[in-house]
Amino acid sequence: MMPPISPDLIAQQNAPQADALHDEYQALGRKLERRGIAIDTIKSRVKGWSVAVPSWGAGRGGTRFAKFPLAGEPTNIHEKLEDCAVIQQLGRTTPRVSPHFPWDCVSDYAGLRQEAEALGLGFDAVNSNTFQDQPGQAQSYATGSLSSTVSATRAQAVEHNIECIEIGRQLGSTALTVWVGDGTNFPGQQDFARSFDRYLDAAAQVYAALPDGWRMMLEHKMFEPAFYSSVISDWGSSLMAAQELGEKCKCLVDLGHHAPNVNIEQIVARLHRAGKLGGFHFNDSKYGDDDLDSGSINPHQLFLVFNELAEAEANPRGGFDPAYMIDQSHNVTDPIESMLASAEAIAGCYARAQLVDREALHAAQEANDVMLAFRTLRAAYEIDVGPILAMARMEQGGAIDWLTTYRASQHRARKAQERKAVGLGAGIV
Ligand code: AFD
Ligand code: MN
Ligand code: MN
Repeated sequence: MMPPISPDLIAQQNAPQADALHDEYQALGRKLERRGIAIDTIKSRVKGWSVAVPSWGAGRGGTRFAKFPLAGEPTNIHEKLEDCAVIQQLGRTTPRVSPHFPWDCVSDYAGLRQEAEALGLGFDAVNSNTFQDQPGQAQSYATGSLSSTVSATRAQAVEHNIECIEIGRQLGSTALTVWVGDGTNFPGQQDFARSFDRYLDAAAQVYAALPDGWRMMLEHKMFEPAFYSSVISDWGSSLMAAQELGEKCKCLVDLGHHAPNVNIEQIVARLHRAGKLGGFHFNDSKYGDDDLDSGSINPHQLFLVFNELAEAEANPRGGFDPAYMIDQSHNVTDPIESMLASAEAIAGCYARAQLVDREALHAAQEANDVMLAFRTLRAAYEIDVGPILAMARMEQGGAIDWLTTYRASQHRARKAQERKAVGLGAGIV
């Protein structure tokens, strides 16, 4: 299968920029060397690091008010994979796609896996969907799914999750991410304890169906669609559930799913301490679960999260293997551009966290030298790692300047001719 973007075009676009990049890379290399860091080591680590993109992020998202479709946006998993391949081709940080069911249902999963492989992609965690009803579904999730008071509804939600595992097996995935919209809109609507009991009882049935080597990740979210309470509202509820369900169950941290100003990096450290840090959904937010592009609002917070991850990796306790995924809704941009920008922002924070002088940081912490500890951490954040990321991309066949190259490829304009138009339809993805 031909890659969606011509490698010749990428090389052609890179050529006039290569000298400047080498120059900037060498200058940064000298700066890092003075701090005792070998730039090539950081570059190799960046090359070995990756984050999955969400299939649902390939289409234009929307708000609960409207969705503004983009000419040429994908409308099925095949087209989504094609766009994800563009992201990977140009950025070289996103080799896996996290699918969502039943949105991405097809009749032949072995075929879908081959299709992805031919595009240079694999599959990451599978996501189940019991937060909306599907045509012809026997039970409604309007008042809950895994925590529903109706046993037939709980059974249907369990069955769907087990089906997702089965699909994931065929796709080569090894994780199931469960986010439920279950919760309440009114005080008194449900009993908090009994809802949680019902959730745990149903989730245990899903857990029991996990194959060897798989993990189940619970994604907490404070509010929305339920606006008074949600069943897995915060990392505390998530941790309690994961501990009760068992070893293979971990917590997934979606950066947007917390109250404003919550110290997410500390949550990351706590979950790791408990051996329950399963993975991430990266995005950014200003007010709530805004699903904005990673690093677009608060890049410093993203860096602090990666600093905790670097600490965790250096001190794995029982293990360290978080699943990294993007989860964003691109309402006003071309999703390919947003995911390229996001992947770069996330990889940049990963790289900066590698630059922290940990020995100096730990020594300052032990000595209670507050300013030195702070400055040691901040020094890494202030380094522009752009040349490392660009060099890693170029050496792997990606684009130095992914935005200009993507636009020069005319990918979206070509797809606007080939793909069927999207309806104005539902808002939120
Ligand atoms: C939700 C959650 C969850 C879910 C996604 C679907 O973040 O990850 O799968 O959005 O669009 O808000
Ligand atoms: Mn999420
Ligand atoms: Mn969300």
